[in-house]
Amino acid sequence: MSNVKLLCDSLPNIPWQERPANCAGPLWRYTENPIIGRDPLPGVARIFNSAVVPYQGAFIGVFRGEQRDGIPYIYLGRSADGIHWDFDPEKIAFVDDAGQPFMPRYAYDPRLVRVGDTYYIMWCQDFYGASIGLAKTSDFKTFTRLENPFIPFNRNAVLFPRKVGGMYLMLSRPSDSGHTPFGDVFLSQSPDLTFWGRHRHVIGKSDNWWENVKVGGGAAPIETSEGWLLFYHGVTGTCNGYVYSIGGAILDREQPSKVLWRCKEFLLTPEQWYEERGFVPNVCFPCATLQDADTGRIAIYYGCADSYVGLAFTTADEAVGYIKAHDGAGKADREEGVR
Ligand code: BMA
Repeated sequence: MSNVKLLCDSLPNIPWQERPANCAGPLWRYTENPIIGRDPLPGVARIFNSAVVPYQGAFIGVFRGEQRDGIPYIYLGRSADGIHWDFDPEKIAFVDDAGQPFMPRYAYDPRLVRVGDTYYIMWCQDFYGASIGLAKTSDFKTFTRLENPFIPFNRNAVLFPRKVGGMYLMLSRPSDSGHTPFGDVFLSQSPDLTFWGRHRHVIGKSDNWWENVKVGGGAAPIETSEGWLLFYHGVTGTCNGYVYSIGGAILDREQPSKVLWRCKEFLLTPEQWYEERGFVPNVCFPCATLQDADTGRIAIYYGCADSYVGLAFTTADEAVGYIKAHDGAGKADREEGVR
């Protein structure tokens, strides 16, 4: 039984392993990682930075598939257990609201969030440079593109799983169109998923060296009795390039631009071969979670070294307890943010 309540559905078939005895941190890896290896389907060299949801008693997901020409698109995958995945051979064919085909020039780092009966996909696409794409589906057959929520440049958009104060909420990370050497997470509101405003600062890079270059939203925030639990990525620079770790923060339930607690330590950092070695070494990039209200279990899906998908586990008690115990939220985090 957990003390921290997950305010979500039951998910008795959540993928799960117990915490190993030798695990020091608040997250522990699936022993059979990576769950998706190289050359996962014809024409696709790597799948990583991908998102999943429970669907019809099983699991479905949107996957960043890097084609053999190097261009990323979004592929649909299905799984009975959340671990072994079958992918559609063709990339997702979006349509616009008039039913006409819409295929982005490229599409990467998708997130997948259910709000009510509708599933929304957010990703990065070209709109005069790197920007956010948005689409919806209710049956995973028709994917209807919506208006781009933000002007360029922007990445790492993540919708909240419910409206707050009657508004849809989306985190995003304004950027440049390259390998952005800066970046804070902002929150925007919309009554209709078309017009976005009331932009507020949520978290920025910090004095903690593991996240002193940039931060970006990761998995969709998880609603708990303590606030919205956010797994995000924090980035530092080294003489050999960036290192991406998983960080954690808890946001106010009714005013989520306010940070209640923010962990000054990373929750997970590249340590295993599939995180340290790959197309881009030293990347742990969280994009989705599954959670079970009954047990407090949480499964985190994260991209590994821009080459694989990994799975890690924690519980609501572990994650929230650790973030609170290692709180380093600054004054700017705790405030609603200047306008
Ligand atoms: C970011 C994005 C991610 C990628 C990361 C590390 O800018 O491109 O897709 O995982 O860099 O390469």
